[in-house]
Parts: sequence; C-alpha cells; structure tokens
Amino acid sequence: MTKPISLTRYLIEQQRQYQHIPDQLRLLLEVVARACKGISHAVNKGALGGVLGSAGSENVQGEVQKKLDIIANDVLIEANEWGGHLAAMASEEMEDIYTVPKRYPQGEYLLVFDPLDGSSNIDVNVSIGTIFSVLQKNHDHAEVTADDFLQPGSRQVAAGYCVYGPQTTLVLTLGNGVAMFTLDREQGSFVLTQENVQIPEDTKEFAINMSNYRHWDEPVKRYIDECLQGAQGPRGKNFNMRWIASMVADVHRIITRGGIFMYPWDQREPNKPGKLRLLYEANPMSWLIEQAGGAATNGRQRILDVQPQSLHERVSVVLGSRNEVERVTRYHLEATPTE
Ligand code: P6P
Repeated sequence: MTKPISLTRYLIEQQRQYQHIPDQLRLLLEVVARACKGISHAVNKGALGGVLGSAGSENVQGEVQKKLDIIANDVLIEANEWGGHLAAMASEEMEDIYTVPKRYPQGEYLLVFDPLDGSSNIDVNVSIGTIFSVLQKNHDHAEVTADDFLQPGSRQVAAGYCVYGPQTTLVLTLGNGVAMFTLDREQGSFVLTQENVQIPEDTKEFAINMSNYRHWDEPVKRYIDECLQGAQGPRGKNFNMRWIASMVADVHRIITRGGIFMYPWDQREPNKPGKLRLLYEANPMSWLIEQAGGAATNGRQRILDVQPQSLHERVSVVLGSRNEVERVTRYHLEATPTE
C-alpha cells in the first residue's frame, strides 16, 4: 500500500525531488483539487441538490448544457481566478478564453479544462469527471489571447482528471510519472493511494462505440474485426468490450488495468477529424497515458505532437496499452502509407 500522504505533501516532496516545479504550479494544482472536491460534492447530491437535468442552453459545441456542466465550470473559474497563479482559463463550456480580471494579479499559467466530461451520464448516475491541462503563458506579449493556448500537448506542465465514481479519485502528472489520490471524505482531503502507475503493454479489452461501426475508416474496422474474431482469428486471443461513454471513466479503467480506447474519425462528419476535443480532453489524457507507459495517437501521429489550430479543435483518439495502439497505427500506415 502506498504511504497515505496528502496531495500537498506529495507536491512538496515532488518539488524537493524535481526543482522545475515552482510554488505557483503547486498552488494551482491544490486549488484545482479543492475545486474538484466542490464539484464532487455537487455531483454526489444529485436530485437532492436540484442539479440534475438540462440547463436549457447550448455550449459552443452545440451540445445541450446540463446544470452540472455550468456549476462545475463556475466552480473552477471562481476557485482559480483570484490566486495569482493563472493568466487565463479556457473551457469546453466557454466559447472564448476567460482572462483573469485586472483586480487580481496575473500568474504564469494557463488552465484549460472540460469541467464535467461525460455529462450525458449525470442523470443516470454513471461516473463522470473533470479533465484539466496546465500550460505556461507566452511571455512575448502582455495581453493573453486564445492563440496562447494553441500549444502542442507536449508543452503541458501538468495534467490530470478527477473521476466522480464510487470513489472520487484525482489522477495527476507533472511529467514524472502518474499518481492517484482518493478523496477521504471524513478528512475532506485527497490522499495518495497509488504512484508510478504503469499500464500493461498488452490487453484483451477494447473501448469503442460499436454503433458507429459502419462509419469508420477501414484500418479501424480491420482492428475491431480482429478483436471480434477472438481466439479463432489472427489475434489468437478473445477480447472483452467496455464503453461507458464517459472518457474519464473509460480512461481511468485503462490507466488502472490496461486496455485500448478509440474514438476515431468517422464519415458522419467527414470534415471533423473526430469527436473529442484536443486541448482539454485528448492532450491531458494522452500525457497521462504516456506517463504511465502507454501510447496515444490520432491513428497516425502522436497526439501530443499535434499543433492545435483552434481552441475547440477536435481530434481522433486511440490511446492505452502501447502494443495495441501501435498495431492500430500500423494498420493506418499500411492502408495509406503516403499520408
Ligand atoms: P458517444 C462525452 O460526451 C464524450 O465527450 C466522452 O466523454 C465520451 O468518451 C464520448 O463523448 C462518448 O461519445 O458518441 O459514445 O456518446
């Protein structure tokens, strides 16, 4: 069992071991963790808190906003705007960036997040979560703009998610491996429950929305067909399938016991590379997966190398157990070697 230390002590020990972790970044992560505690509390109230159901509005993605989407977004904004560690924030729920008001000191960092991922599961009591990514602000100019957020995922300085499930678990990386913290509700604090998380290189479990099969590209169909052929097919082993339709929950299962998660391009929206958003879903999750020994691509290219062109840009996602992700990449390259 990992030594049950607090998130604060873990971060301070990380600072002692890795001098590149400034106090401002530690403070930022502690504030985000406290905000996630507040979101967890609201989520756990459910119908008793009057927080279920639709907010009667749409977000920039054209998706119906749930009341909890907006509550979670407001909690993160209010928790982070005054501390002096951030210059600006961006969110799935906001069309433009949110620059820290002039009445507060501006900090070094940019925070981008999906405040409540998987919100279609809120009303049916299935795990959902908050995903966040931390970037450094650009010093070339004083005023922060949306362009300052358009950094490849390889430039993240911290990333994590908090899954609101049977436990509330915060999963975090600062580039020195992945650590997991479970919320101790009696103390009201996150306690380290696992560190140096490692994803098995192989798996027998795949996660994809099978109802989209007819829309996929050939390499994805080839990979899934072989999984479905099981021990009688070229893979020589049987596979199991999971799809929670909550990326945080599916990724948490994979980072905990291995597996492959796929949300590939499909022909329903041929001009969109995929459904999931690059800056606040794919990038933080891809860094966590890589830090745990897995791999994450868009089918052809490492996701963390993708240069974003817009704040809410989408991307195809194939992530998880390294050998499986590399197989999917090989199938794409065999299908279109020139691309
Ligand atoms: P589908 C949730 O809306 C989300 O963005 C991810 O969390 C999840 O993996 C995916 O969409 C589910 O998509 O098309 O299966 O409902």
